[in-house]
Amino acid sequence: MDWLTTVDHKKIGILYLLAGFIFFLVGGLEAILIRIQLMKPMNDFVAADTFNELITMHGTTMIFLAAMPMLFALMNAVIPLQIGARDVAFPFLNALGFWTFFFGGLLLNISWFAGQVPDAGWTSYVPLAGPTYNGTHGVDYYVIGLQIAGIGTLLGGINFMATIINMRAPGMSFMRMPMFTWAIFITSVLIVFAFPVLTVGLVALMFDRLFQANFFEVGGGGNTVLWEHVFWVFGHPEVYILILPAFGVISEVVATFSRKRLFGYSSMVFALVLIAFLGFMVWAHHMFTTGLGPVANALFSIGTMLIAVPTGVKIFNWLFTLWGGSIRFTTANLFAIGFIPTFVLGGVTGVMLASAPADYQYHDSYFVVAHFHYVIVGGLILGIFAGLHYWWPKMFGRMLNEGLGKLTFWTFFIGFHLTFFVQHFLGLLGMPRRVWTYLPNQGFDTLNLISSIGAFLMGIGTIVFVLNVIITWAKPRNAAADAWEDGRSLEWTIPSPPPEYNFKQTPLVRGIDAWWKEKTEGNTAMTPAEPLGPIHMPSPSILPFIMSVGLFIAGFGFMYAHHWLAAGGILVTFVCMFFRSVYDDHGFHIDPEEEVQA
Ligand code: HEM
Ligand SMILES: [Cu+2]
Repeated sequence: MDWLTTVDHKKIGILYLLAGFIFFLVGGLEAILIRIQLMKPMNDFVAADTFNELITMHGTTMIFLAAMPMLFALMNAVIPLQIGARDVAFPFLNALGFWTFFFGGLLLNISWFAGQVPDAGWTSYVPLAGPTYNGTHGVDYYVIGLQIAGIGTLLGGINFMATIINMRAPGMSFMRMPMFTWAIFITSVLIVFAFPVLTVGLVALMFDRLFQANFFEVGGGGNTVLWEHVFWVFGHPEVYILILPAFGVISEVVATFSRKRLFGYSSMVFALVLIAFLGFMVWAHHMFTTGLGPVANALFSIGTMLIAVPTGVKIFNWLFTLWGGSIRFTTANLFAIGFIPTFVLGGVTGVMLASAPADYQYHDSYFVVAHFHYVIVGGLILGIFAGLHYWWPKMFGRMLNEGLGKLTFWTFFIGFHLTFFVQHFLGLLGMPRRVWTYLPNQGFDTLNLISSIGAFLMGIGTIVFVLNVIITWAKPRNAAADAWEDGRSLEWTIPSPPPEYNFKQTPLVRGIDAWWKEKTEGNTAMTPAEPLGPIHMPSPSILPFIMSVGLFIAGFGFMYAHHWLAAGGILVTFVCMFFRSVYDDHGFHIDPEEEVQA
């Protein structure tokens, strides 16, 4: 019950982690089924229709229901602590964001049980996803599930933007913020600009599908390329929404375990901002082959290649941070160091794809699949694993087992490269993506087998991680406040796990790497910025949960044209909003005596 009503950012972080990880396992299972089907030529393990459903749900689940929430887990667990805050700016909204994501994801996955599964790819290109060619309710689950889940993401973005702008401890100017906080700040800005675009596209597609509108229906005067523009104006920034937080994690982990200050701090900040800005300008590199014409193709091509420059700055700064440091190869650091060359490879194939004439060859081949998995799995997922191993003691008060951690790293890392490296060559040999089988003796057989074996290894790595978590659970909560001893930022100054109010007294920040600075000056605690006093806390509330259930019910109502059900669901949500507005909730206080005991 506690967990259904909590508005505490640390608990919401754990909820995000749990839900996101479960969806990660679901998406992983779908990936394994895909790879079993493609293991040998002319396989009939799954039917062609099922295969389309599997790749659609795998991509959609991994991006929206696994990667995004696991990032939100890290943001929630860490950001308020890193900036010396007691919570996020809007704790109630934070809970609402989690529950809308959760019920949106649930709605999407119920499609498996309804027997009508989205099958038009995670990009749901029209006309394939439109009513003419997709008459069942499959794509309705995609359109409505993602709208509900998208509300959660947008709320999170607004919340973290406001939190980072407003809630920093005294002395923490923007140029003293830890890199992870910087990355999340920029990510939040991207979310606030990109997600509404997706919602607009989804609403338009929903109108086409449910109410016979003609936004994308060519027969009624609609335009299919319009969908591609709307989708990628969201979709390309989304890639940066995913990768920038990983950049932030890597910066923290590499600096901590090199026992050195991050090299080129201000250039890292400018690189982040520049990447984010350029990220919005280049969406049409996904559309070179739609016939935009040579001028558009050339400009989008150059724009895309420019992103390599700030990205290169970041890569070199990580390397210079490691250079000459006294490096500790903890599991977290292995993931971070493994990230660097892997992500570089994804970047290099990105530049190759950005060359418009070359893209006519690579387009819709396995080369693309290899490229984006290098970026999202080799970048983002390695980053998330690094972050989880790094902050686990802070989140749960227990250190993960290092031996099992290293086993996770090596199986996952080797499995990853086995799976996806060979796919570059499958693509160059001409194997198209999104085909459910292929003929023998075209040079595809061995490479596909290797790829499938690699996928199993990644699965084993993930299982070892789960085992590690279970074993760690049984151990006492004895992690030290500064669990790695070389912590640099504020989260390492308070107990692991932190008390409900985080900081008894708000700390005073006197420079970059505030905690490291105090330690080098021989201090054993932060200088407080305020006297010890009562702490004001927000009350827990069940409303966010019920509001999301309302939207969930309304989703079904719309989909199956039960208009009373739709109205009822919306009504539940509105009644909750009404109560939230009229009932004046003052929260509660924690007195100094209780704090001293805690
Ligand atoms: C065990 C690991 C994984 C394997 C074996 C795997 C395999 C595949 C395969 C075979 C496809 C179909 C490609 C196509 O023809 O379009 C695919 C698509 C995709 N995967 Fe993965 N994948 C894995 C992990 C991930 C992860 C962790 C993510 C994201 C966080 C991800 C995101 C995607 C996306 C976005 C698509 C595109 C789907 C589409 O084109 O509709 N994958 N994956
Ligand atoms: Cu892109």
